[in-house]
Amino acid sequence: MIGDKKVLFSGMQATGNLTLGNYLGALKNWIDLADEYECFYSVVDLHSITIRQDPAELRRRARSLLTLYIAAGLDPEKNCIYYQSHVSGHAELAWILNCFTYMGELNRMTQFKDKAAKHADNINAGLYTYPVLMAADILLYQADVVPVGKDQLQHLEITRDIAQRFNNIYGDVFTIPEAYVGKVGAKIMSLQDPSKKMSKSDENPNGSIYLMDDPDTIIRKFKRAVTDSEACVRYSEEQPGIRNLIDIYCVCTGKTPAEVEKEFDGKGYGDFKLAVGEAVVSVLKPIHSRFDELTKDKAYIDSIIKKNAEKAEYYALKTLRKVQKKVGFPERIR
Ligand code: ATP
Ligand code: LTN
Repeated sequence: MIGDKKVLFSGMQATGNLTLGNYLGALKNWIDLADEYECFYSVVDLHSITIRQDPAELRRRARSLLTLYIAAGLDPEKNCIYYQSHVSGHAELAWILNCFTYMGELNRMTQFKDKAAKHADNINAGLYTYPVLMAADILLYQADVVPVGKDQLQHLEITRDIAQRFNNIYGDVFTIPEAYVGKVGAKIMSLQDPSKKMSKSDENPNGSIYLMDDPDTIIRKFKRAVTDSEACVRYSEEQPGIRNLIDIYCVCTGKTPAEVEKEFDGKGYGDFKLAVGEAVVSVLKPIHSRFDELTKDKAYIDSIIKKNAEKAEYYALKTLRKVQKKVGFPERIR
């Protein structure tokens, strides 16, 4: 707890351009939850280097992601929006937690298996211990709740296991966090292959809607979205393409799948796809203009970066010092 509020932590990697999946599955929930909790939203750049990055590009993307958090509607005066690499406690706690994590546990992580297969030429130890750094992120702020997409639930489970193991040895040091997965939009699928999740790193740009795509591109991508030959807008497992489009439409408009089925009863896929495209455009348009404005105001973004890093550091150090003491590191002499 900070004051009378529970704590929320979440983060995103600054790799690639954010997709509609990232927005609807994660960022939008962050905004909906922001008032209820004391929130920490990190740009997790330490995680990004588990995959080889071009330094200038990583720096540019990290800043653009931080700006996008604000453009999407997170108030940086109320929410702590900061770069993970600016708070050294993340790496320090991760080291300690590494010593409380079993290789057997890490061997079960599906994201590691997927990423190792994708980057067979660079299966580094950081990629392997990625979930431990993620546990450190969350536990450092004593987070109660962690909003993520479904693909991150396994990492939340290992975080809870590590925290519980540590608490069993040393007493109640860490808050045990709960995952928060939004009801709709938890898994937005590729527009070109509805069996695959929409992903920043997809080689086919037509499968993903990027948050920075212009309206014409968005409409065009929806028009080309893979559907089926049923010719009926129905929310069913047998029509994964249409189901995905209904999900997207529902999160953008606040309607339920049943209402959408009714709205498009007797209408063709062309009409439906256009309506989905337009709904997405109207959600993204204000984000685009706010992003453009914020990008021009360098001094303001710089001040947010500084102020929030200091705030994050304050809370991080509180936990870190406690942990260091518990495991037996010598006291600091002042
Ligand atoms: P990459 O392709 O590089 O693995 P990604 O697009 O999967 O990236 P992440 O940075 O791993 O994105 O995820 C950021 C957040 O967005 C996470 O909380 C994740 O669960 C969520 N997310 C990612 N893709 C989707 C999706 N298709 N639908 C819903 N949520 C998603
Ligand atoms: N692994 C997450 C990003 C991430 C995160 C976190 C999310 C790093 N640390 C802590 C929630 C809480 C991802 O790839 N989406």
